Amino acid sequence: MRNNTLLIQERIMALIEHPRSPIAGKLEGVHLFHYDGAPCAQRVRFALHEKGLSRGREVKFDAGDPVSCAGQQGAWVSRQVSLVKKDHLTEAYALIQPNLVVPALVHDGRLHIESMDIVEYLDEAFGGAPLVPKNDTAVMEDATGLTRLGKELHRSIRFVTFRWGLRGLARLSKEDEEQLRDLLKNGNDTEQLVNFYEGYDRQSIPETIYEEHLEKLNAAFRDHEHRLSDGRDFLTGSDLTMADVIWAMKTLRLIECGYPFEQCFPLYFAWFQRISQRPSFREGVMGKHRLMSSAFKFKARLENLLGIGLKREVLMRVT
Ligand SMILES: N[C@@H](CCC(=O)N[C@@H](CS)C(=O)NCC(=O)O)C(=O)O
Repeated sequence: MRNNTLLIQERIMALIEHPRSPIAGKLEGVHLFHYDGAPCAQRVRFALHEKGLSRGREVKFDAGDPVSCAGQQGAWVSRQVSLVKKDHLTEAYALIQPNLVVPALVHDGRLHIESMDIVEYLDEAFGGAPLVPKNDTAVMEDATGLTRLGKELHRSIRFVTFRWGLRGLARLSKEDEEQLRDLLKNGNDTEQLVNFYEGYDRQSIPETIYEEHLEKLNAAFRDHEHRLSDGRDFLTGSDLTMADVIWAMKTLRLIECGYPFEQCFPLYFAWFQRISQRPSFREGVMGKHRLMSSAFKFKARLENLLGIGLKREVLMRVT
């Protein structure tokens, strides 16, 4: 019961009642502001496809003309916000997502933020096999706990994948940093972007901080490996839940950075393979991300060969 109340409260916060954006209220059907390579957006795309909605037409993220704003039957309209071109650091996007992160979703004119709250919202709005377990309280609590842990470790993924994956590619220019600070005045910087980028760009984050984040993730994977040792298919039992959704996208990101799951956590790796074979993963998550995903994996393989990649860091700690 307590968990239910908490979930409802959290979700109310994730619905933006009076968006500053002039277009949000005009959007019909489902429109997703997302980026193909962003794990937080991938969770929502996975859920949309699990709910039977496919990827529809591509529209410029801030397009407000009637044709762009129209809905699409049985599909979601894709509004890509490129994190590489820094679309998320524009005034137009700040009007939609005041915290300057993807994803954001509009359903019939109502704006939702926070990826896992959106997943729960879609679960209720579109029915089908539930991602939020409803009938079994123990499974529901377990899935809620694992989801919460996934949210807590969101920053750890950022630290680890920037340090051992993206590296210099992700540094912001001075102008971008100023823009970020300026635009966030209407948001809460819930993701602590300012603090993170300042330290990351100046290379002033101590190595031990990165290592601590990696350790937290390793501990979670040890726990996942242990729970899968009873032969269950998914993290909380025999059914796919929101816990699988949040952890699968973290895992994909880490695999793209060279994390050696197969070697360190074989049961967890097999779980990931099961999820990644689902049509919702292949179409919703990978779809247009496939090429970039392969490029990241290739880069990680090279770095691992040179002994400077994430693989070595993990193997030193896990085995
Ligand atoms: N709690 C938010 C986190 C969103 C988030 O951090 N999104 C990342 C991509 S996974 C982002 O947009 N980052 C922008 C940046 O790092 O500059 C959610 O779950 O929706």
